[in-house]
Formats: sequence, structure tokens, C-alpha cells
Amino acid sequence: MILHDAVRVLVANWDGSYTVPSRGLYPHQWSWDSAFIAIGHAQWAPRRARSELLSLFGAQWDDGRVPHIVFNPKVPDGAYFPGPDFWQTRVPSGAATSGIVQPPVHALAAWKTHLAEPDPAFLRRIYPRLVAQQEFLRTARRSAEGLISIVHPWESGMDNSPAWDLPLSVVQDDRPAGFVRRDLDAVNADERPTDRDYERYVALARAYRDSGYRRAGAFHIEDPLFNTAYGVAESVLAKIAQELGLDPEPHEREAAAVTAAMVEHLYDGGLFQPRDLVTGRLIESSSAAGLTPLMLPGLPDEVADALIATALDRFALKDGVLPSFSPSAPEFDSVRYWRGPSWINLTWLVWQGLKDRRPDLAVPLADGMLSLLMHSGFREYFDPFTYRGHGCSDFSWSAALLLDVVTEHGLDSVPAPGREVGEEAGSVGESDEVSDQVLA
Ligand code: 9WN
Repeated sequence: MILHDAVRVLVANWDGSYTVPSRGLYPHQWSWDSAFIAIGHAQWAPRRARSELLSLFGAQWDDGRVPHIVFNPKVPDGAYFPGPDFWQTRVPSGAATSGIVQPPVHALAAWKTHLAEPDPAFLRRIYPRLVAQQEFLRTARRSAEGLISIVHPWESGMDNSPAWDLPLSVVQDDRPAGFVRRDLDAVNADERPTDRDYERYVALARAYRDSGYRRAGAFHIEDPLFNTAYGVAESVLAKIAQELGLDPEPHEREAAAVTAAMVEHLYDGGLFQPRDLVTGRLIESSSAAGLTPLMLPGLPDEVADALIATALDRFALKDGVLPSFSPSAPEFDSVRYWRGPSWINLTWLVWQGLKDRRPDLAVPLADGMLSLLMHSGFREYFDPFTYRGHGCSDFSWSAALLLDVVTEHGLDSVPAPGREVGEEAGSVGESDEVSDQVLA
């Protein structure tokens, strides 16, 4: 049943050529959501996976950037803040978009889509767009250390991480806020960022917009997850290039270079940390983003081993449920967005990094993702101790990645629900066959 439930969520959130993350809270197309969603679609409706990615890249800017939101013109302006009126952009296709980006996990999604149902025509169409996405990051965002920077917490994908508290604390805005948050219509305030955080998000986005989407402002960070996504994208682009009869070597070289730069500049005592380019200092944090470099194929073994030791110790990895921030850190909050709850996409990324290196740890992590979803349904995030769901319901990437995990891992080894989970328990079922026919 749970597989059918996942497909039902994806069908309900499908908008004709892409999938909204959630009908209420996020009623447009989001960039890295679409990548994770495509990975799930690939397992039951590969045509949808291809459409998901091609539709997102249809809103790519001339400079190669892939915007973090593509707005649906049919959705009323005030349904999400900040909307098209705020960003004031239009791409050649006529779409209104935001002007910032998100972690470039799309090459990986395109490759997984191709592996699920080989389609050279799709690869040929998407490859130059993926290359342009990377080229934008190299041109507009590469620092002297050879790393890619982000200019807004929303670009990290882990918007409200405690890692951003320090850099955000210096963001000033003397203009009156003058906006109405729409997120609190859908989700409890104690599960979302504070008003103060929102004021700073808006001030930063406004300043970047007013620079013509060119100049970094008070928030300028080299983030481990973003750089991991960038490096993994280059490794995957090498495979795609090979498949298309093109030269993989430049991509391989770039993947190796960014991996080396990350180890040199962001690695610190068993965890990768963000670097604040305004102060030049590493931010000492306990974010699980610092574990995602496990995905990099060229990560030295001794660094990978140290990351795994940290994951076992500070993140209780062997219990199978990965918190987004270490529970032993004082900022940990088990219910507030990105400050501790477990997220399926972040866990999935770390799972990718463990599958070959440490299958003994990858298996419980897959079980952990499935247990959360079976206990609480397709929520946006989960308390890592009680498994209780938080944020919005029927959240697309939670449903999509379940389909991917089950395809590879099966459902049989998942322990029966045994924890205190509140009233929202989802269904536990036998493995079903999922195919395009489910749509009928
Ligand atoms: C801002 C859509 C997005 C995710 C982000 C998550 C959240 C948006 C928000 O939702 O961010 O982009 O309004 O809070 O942090 O990772 O892509 O699911």
C-alpha cells in the first residue's frame, strides 16, 4: 500500500509537466525538489521524470542559472511569499522565476532517470543544459579557493540550519519588513523559521535582486552540501559525456579539483564545515550537510572513515535515522525546520555516499527512511526520536524518494512500527508492483 500511497501523492501534486513540492505550502516548481522527485518518478513513470527535469531547465536563464523557483502563472500572486512580484524576473520562455539557485543535484537525477529507462535523446537534450548550469556556478560563484559559493540561506536548501545563525546575525535591514508570511497559514510557527529570520531572508534576497542578481551581499558562504552536489554533478556528467560519445575527462578533472579543494578548505576534524567568505573563517557547526561529501567518489578513504566515525558518534547514525543537526549540539531542535528534524532528501544523499563504502550502515539508513514514512506518512520532516511528522503533508520528495529506496532496498527488512508515533501513522504494506498503469 505504501507504494501506491507514494504514487498517489505524486499524481496529486503533478501539474501537467512537473510536480509541486506540496499543494498548500509550495504551490510552484522548486529546483532541487524537482531533481529528487524525478529520481522517484524514474521508478514508475520515467516519462514524467524526463518531463520534470526538462520543464525545470526550460526556465534556465541565459547565463545558465537554474532558478530555485519557477512560478506557475495560474497560481494567485499572494499564494506564496516571496512571489513573482518580489523577484521581478522573466526568462526567455516567459516564465517568472526567482533569481537564486539551489544545490545542483540535477545531473544525478538525469543520470538515474536514464538508467531507469535509457533514452539517449533525453540525455542529448539535457546534457548541454546541465553543463551550462555548472558553468554559471563556475563563472559567477567560484571563489579563490576553487569552491562554489552561495549568497542566500535558501540556496543551501537547508534554509534554517543553525549553521547560518552567525552569518545571518550581521544582516542588517533598515527598511520596514512590509511583507506577509504565507507559510504560517499552512504550518505551525514552532516548526518554521522565526519572523526575525524571515526579515533577514527577505533583506538578503532584496539586496541580491537590487544588484541585478550579480553581487553577493552580507551572506556569502562556501557550503559543503552545495559543493558536494557540484562535484557529484561533474562525476555524473563524465558518465553522461561518455554515454554520448563525448570527452569525459574535463568533468573528471573538475570533480577531482573540487573534491581536493573541499578537503583542503572545508574539512575540519571529522566533519566538513561551511566557510564564511565575509570573515574568511570556517563556521563550527554540527550540520549533517557536513557528512554529504561521502557522496564524492574521489574522497580520500581516511576522510570518509573519519566522517563515518562522526556520523556514528555525533549523529547516532547506527540507529538508522539521521537528524539534520547533531542532537548533542545546543542549537538542536527536533521539530523546527532544518534545525534537527530528519529529512528524507538529506538522508538519501548520505545513503548514496554509504552504499558502496559501508553497506552495513547504508542498510539501517534505508530502513530508517522507510520507518519514518511508514509511521507518519509523507510529511516534510520528522522528529528523529519520536518519528512524529512535521511541516506539510503529502510532500513530494518524501514520496518520490521512497519509491527509489524501495526499488533498491525492498520493504522486507523494515522493522514493524514500534515507537510512540502519535495519531498520524501511515500504512504498512506488502511490496506492490508500481508502474505507469497506476496512473490509469
Ligand atoms: C524556500 C520546497 C522548498 C525546499 C527547501 C526548503 C523549503 C522554501 C521555503 O521548501 O524552502 O525555498 O519557503 O521554506 O527549505 O529545501 O526546496 O520544498
